[in-house]
Amino acid sequence: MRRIFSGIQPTGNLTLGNYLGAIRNWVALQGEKSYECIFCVVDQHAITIPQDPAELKQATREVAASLIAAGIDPTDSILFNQSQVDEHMKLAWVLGCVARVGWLNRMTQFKDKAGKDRDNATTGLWWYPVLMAADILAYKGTHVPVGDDQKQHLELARDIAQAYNSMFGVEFFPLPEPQILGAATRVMSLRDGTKKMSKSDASDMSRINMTDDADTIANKIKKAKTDPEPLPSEAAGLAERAEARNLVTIYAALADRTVDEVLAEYGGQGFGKFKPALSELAVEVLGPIGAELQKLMADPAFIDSVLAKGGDRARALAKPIVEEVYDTVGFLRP
Ligand code: AQP
Repeated sequence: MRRIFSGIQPTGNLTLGNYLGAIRNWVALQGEKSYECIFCVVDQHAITIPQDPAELKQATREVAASLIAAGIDPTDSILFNQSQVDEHMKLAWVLGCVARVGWLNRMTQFKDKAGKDRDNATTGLWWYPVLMAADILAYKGTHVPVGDDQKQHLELARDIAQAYNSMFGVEFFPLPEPQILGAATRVMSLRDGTKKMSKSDASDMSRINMTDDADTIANKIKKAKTDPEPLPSEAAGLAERAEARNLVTIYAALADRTVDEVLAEYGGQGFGKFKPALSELAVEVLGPIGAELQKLMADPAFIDSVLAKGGDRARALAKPIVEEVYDTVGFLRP
């Protein structure tokens, strides 16, 4: 059985980037039935950047509720929050003793998130990719559906799995395959087409949140940065137009069409026509998810029980795998 693992951080409102780059693909893969799916709200990753404890708990529930509202069925897929299953951290220590300092120093996400004041970043932020490798390998995950920004971390997880296997002369861990799916693998900021849309961006106008109402979505798209030219009639015409390309890509992904199909309809038209059409489409897709999310958030005890049950199912899978690792590396077990 192919086993999918993927995670999402409870670091704020989920964005359209998270939805198109990850969540929508998770729902589709769950529907294929040829995978066993494990989806995790990665709260231990979230604290690599300081978080308010009460807000972190609330965000963890909200992310879980968003996943359910978007179509993840917790009686089918396993859905839980990372800190409930100690096996992730137990395995991370062993993998951290396999990974090399130079490998982690090459990670561009660390460089971006740590910024210029690198000495002041937490060591957890630097070590994040080792924990991510453990998240996947604790289940011998074979496939990892992620947005394009996580590609480098996935390559590192493969290197770590391979290094463990060769260090101990075993074929124990599979090398997890990244699945970078759909038309919008990297949704960009609405304010700067060269920057990824991110839930922790200081400007709320840079992103569409999955919880935004119709007026907010329309206002953000109306104010999205663009250029004065009309849309081209072929994708090649977007090459030097980052903001225009981003909006057309979002439209294509939401409508399940190709960029060329979208341009065949809107080529030659200005943003005055295109932006309202994009707003309408975004509201049509996100509106029902937002409404369902509000209903789910009215019953936090239900969300907590879903995560607890998911945690039990996840632990049952991870425990024997991590036990075998501990035996292999030579830890004396009672
Ligand atoms: N802009 C994006 N376009 C496409 N995919 C995206 N993902 C995130 N942003 C985009 C994908 O969503 C999944 C979960 O991401 P995450 O929450 O673990 O962390 P991230 O990648 O660091 O996303 P954010 O929104 O930028 O979070 P913060 O601001 O907290 O760092 C991943 O599969 C990711 O690829």
